[in-house]
Amino acid sequence: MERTFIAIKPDGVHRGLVGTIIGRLEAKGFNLVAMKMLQVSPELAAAHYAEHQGKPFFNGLIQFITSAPVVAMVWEGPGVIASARKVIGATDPLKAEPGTIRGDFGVNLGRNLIHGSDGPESAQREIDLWFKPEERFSWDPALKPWLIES
Ligand code: D4T
Repeated sequence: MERTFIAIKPDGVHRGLVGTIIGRLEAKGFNLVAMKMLQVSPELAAAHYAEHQGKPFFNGLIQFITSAPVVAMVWEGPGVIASARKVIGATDPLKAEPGTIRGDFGVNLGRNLIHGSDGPESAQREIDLWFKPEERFSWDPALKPWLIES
């Protein structure tokens, strides 16, 4: 079963959207298999956003993601990596469709509320970066037969 890394960024925490965001992913039918709140260190931030090193927005991004706690999670489900990106919406909230998290709750690229892995390799890299193996759980929701045809 596929897994993806999702983080509610400092703006989502400050704006009281943690429950709403988690609720959308739960309601979709995905399974929460790891979760913690943490203050991101500059080192973790730089490792997470390594692909953006050197870009004009990099320093602001690191400053922002380390400015207040984030809620880091791993979600599991069929096709969860691509599907969670759809639930999240386009990177720029002004371009994100209504009905998506960014489309419904955001107005600015630098305050886009949530991160979701963009492919299988980044999902594995990010899950390993943010969560120790013992912080991840494998469990079958009681509703599984009503979510997934066997
Ligand atoms: P994340 O990684 O946060 O889920 O966002 P995306 O995968 O949707 O988008 P991204 O990696 O291209 O950008 C990472 C992060 O940087 C912010 N950003 C991005 C920014 O502040 N200014 C910019 O010009 C861009 C491209 C927003 C998301």
